[in-house]
Amino acid sequence: KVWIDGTRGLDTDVPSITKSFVNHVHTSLARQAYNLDDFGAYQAAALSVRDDLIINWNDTQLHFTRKSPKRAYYLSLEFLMGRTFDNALLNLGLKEKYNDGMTKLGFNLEDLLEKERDAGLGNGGLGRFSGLLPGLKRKPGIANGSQLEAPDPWLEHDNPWELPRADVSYEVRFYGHSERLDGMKAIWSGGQEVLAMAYDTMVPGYDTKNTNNLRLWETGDYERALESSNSAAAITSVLYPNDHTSFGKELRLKQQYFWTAASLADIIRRFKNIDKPITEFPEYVAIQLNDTHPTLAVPELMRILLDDEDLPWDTAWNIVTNTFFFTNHTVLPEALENMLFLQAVEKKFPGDREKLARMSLIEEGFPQNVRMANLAVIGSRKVNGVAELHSELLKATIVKDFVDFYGQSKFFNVTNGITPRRWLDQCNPGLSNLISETLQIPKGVFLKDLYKLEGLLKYVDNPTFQKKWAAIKQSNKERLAHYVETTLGFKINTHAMFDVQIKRLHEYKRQTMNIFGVVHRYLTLKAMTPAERKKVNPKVVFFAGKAAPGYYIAKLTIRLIVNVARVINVDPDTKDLLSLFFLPDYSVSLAEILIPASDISQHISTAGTEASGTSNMKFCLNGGLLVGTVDGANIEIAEEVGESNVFFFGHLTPAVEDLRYQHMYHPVPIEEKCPALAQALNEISSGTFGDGGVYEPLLNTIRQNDYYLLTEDFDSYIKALALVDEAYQDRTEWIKKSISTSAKMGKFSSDRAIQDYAQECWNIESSKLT
Ligand code: 26Q
Repeated sequence: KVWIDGTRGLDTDVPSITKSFVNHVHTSLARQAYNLDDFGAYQAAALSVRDDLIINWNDTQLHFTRKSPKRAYYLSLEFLMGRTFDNALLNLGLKEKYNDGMTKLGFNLEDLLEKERDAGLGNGGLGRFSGLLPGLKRKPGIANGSQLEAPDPWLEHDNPWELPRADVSYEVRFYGHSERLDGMKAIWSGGQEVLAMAYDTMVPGYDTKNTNNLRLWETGDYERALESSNSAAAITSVLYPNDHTSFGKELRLKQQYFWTAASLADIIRRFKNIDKPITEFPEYVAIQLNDTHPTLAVPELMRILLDDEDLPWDTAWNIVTNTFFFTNHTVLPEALENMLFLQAVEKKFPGDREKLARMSLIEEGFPQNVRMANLAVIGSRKVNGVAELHSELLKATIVKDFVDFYGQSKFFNVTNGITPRRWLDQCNPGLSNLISETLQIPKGVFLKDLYKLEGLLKYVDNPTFQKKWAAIKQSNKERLAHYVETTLGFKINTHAMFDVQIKRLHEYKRQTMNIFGVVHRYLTLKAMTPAERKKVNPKVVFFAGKAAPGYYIAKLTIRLIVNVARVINVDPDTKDLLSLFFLPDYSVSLAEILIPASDISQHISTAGTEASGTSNMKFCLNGGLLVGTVDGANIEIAEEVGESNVFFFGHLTPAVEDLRYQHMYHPVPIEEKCPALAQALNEISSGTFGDGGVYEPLLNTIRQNDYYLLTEDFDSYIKALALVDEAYQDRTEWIKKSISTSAKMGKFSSDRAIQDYAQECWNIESSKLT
């Protein structure tokens, strides 16, 4: 059918869908429909849905061009999107129809969805957060107990969701020199010119025609190297797999500049189309910086305004500081792109350096360093942290001098959120259906207003509802068990408690404490009589996550987990009561299987180190309970669900600094401080889990200065786990906790978080296509 404005609308009834599918098989794939495999069928179905997306996407762009509303741009060096197909079907409301259509053609839609590879252009939480709204990606595997590195397969096949835009490209210059002749604009020439070419991915909104654009940049097919021998292709060929570790590699800096310069050129071009004076730029454009990584956008916009637009410095700076907003995602010093070093010195030698020196953009030293965080703070209108505690810590530490200078109002909090579309409806359709049927509202209502889940509180004591709730958890556990059986070849007791910790491997997240806890539990079981063992709550512990390739201790932790698993999973005395799995190839899609299956999950960072965490929210939304420290968003989760529904343990943030000081100056041997932990470490040292001696560097981080305070928190951790066991024995009470937790997750919808940004920063309202 032809719409009045000339765009083509697609029919979305089942026969039209199958027709479009067959068409794509014949024309786009150049294959025959009769012997098509699942991967081919996935491609054809994806291309057919893409046709719908493209129409909405074009209409959205047209609508925005006509209305020229203020736009918010999210600049990030990571986008961890996961799969697109299922999300597109859900958001377009086409899932059932495609299900019918594929069944008619002899395919199973669920199998086709599984054929899609995750778009994994990110490492962890920060990348996932931008995935809400390129390069060699790494795909770790496990071999011989160690993480393997390999290129990400995402790029190996045609990606139907990404459209190359050969017509959208900009020249980005590196090196060279600039000069300004009397009365003339400044000219930058020489050096290396690299073409940035746009690749667009459609990002459909839920239950709306609005389809946004994720624009990625790749080096184009030409480069003019005048003074440099660096190849342009290298710039976009690596996704830095570090998280929380900054280092001054020239390539990383070139990436940061390449991506931000291309994005800014694009933003300026679009602004120029609306024919407004450049001084009105901040009324039409807001730019959010996802951590310090795209901070070079600040000096780049200055350069454009000063050199290309020939504005005076003050005018230009005024525009810049009304355009940018900065979100900080960590207070860990090593991730702060060269900022904290001098502050540490200042702390040790108070009064030795002036405040001004601390606030400088340049860290003096050999070599000098640019402090990206300072640049991001002074270049932005507002600065936020990602959970209440984190935003407070930020103001008390990293940006303290700037709070004194600018006042409080520049600094605020936006607690992170998660999308209920992916993290409830897509990953746990059974639960989503049960909620809809119980509350007697269509799914669309609570998937757009997560506070509606509070309606479930009325049913907490209803035995029929409890049964249904438990049955869904059980079937999700079976789905995970099936996955483990097909990938690792192990059978799992699905009536055991499922305990999950999935996140980047890092000392501050303390996967080490979890594995030492498992060893402790194993030793305790071994020491029991068979009669005593009968009373024990069986438990299966799951880990998944990646380590940065150069992070030795993190990789050693993976190796330890895998080798402990090898021993305890075959021990006839204990294997029915305790088993352990490290699932390889952690990804968004694997998280979608693990999260709905968890009874309890672990969020056990040293207090004050985890900015927010977002998987904690995902587990709770799916009725899993938390064992955790009083850190990040755990605190706000407990505020919502009530402290009786979370298992908190460990020292609080204000104690951490003192404890570290004591460790430094009054060390107490681990045998005295925490015998239970010492015993677990010694058992590992003794070779019970093989690999004699290799774990010593890891164990010594705890025996020696124990920066992340395992020796301080281990006993209370073990107690918390005992309380978890006890609570799990009373299954009805447990189910009640599970329902009450899920019911109170309204606050943690990403819709609320994005609304907060829209109001506090961008000053934009929704501009809906009708
Ligand atoms: C910096 C310089 C050079 C190379 C890499 C990096 C780098 C890359 C990624 C530094 C940090 C990151 C990622 C940080 C991150 O993922 N932070 C997490 O953000 C989540 C979303 O706000 C929070 O929930 C987590 O608590 C926080 O750890």
